[in-house]
Amino acid sequence: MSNSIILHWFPESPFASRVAWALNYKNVDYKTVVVSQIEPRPLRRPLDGGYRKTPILQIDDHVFCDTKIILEELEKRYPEPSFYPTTRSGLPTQGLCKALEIWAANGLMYSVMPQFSAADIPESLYNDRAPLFGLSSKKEAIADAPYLAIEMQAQLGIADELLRGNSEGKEWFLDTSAPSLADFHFGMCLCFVLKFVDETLVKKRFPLLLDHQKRFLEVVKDKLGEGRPVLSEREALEASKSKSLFEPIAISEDSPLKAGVLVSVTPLDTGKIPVIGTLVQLTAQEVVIKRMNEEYGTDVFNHFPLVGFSVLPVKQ
Ligand SMILES: N[C@@H](CCC(=O)N[C@@H](CS)C(=O)NCC(=O)O)C(=O)O
Repeated sequence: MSNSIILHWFPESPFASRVAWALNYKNVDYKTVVVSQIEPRPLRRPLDGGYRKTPILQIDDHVFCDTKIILEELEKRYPEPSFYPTTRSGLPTQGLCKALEIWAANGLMYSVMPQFSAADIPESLYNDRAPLFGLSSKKEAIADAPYLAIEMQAQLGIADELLRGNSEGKEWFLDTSAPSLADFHFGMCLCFVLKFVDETLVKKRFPLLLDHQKRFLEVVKDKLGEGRPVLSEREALEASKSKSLFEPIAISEDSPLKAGVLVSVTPLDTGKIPVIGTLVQLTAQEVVIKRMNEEYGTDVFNHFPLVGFSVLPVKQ
């Protein structure tokens, strides 16, 4: 069992940066594979089964799709330092972090998208992503951006209020003595904002968020994969032939889905492409399917979170 940990990403991806920070924070040794920023990605397909988003994390023959499940797996395998320190007053933070992720990664992140300086985005990237988000033509997007900034500022205002907490502001979002996952979520959002929005706006309107970002990036050693071995996509396919020890948890008797049935797992937000495989495990928060690819001789387990995905039987 080699347990090589491989982050498939492109460094411009804020979601993938969050995973790189998480790996750094937990002092995990990992390798990277740089994938194309746009489709097609034929050599990733045997690993992701059609799931088109970035990042994915590969651990031998297990491929974790979506950051939520990646972060949960890292917490399981590397419990220290925890992503869920208690608050200074002793309250647990796990539920709060998970609930905040749903807002940060959707409401807040999506409010930043129209701020892309669309004029600077290559045509091929714009055309790849625009239909996924129901975005208008590039010309309209450029014209609407200044008006849509109002919504983004309202969303950032909520993050600011959360961090403020008291008159001096808190060091970490949930008033913990070390960062919790909530800080990673807002770190990802702010990184995105700073990339696409003039920093002066953030400095003027949300100085606490900016200070938090600086503090956070120091703690997570923001080197974004620098110095990590880089594998080719073919090498990653080879690495998937190492088998991890895996004993699936039995599926509850009252589940409508039984082990061994063919299911489709599909994101509920964007990139709604079903990944089809044999159901292996279904817990309260996670689904695991197994898929074979004869052409490349791979046989992998794909893990998805249940939040944000549908799992349906495939009619045969
Ligand atoms: N829910 C996913 C979202 C990841 C995501 O949207 N990644 C972007 C790159 S930053 C992507 O792959 N976009 C292309 C697409 O939406 O298909 C996660 O948490 O990992």
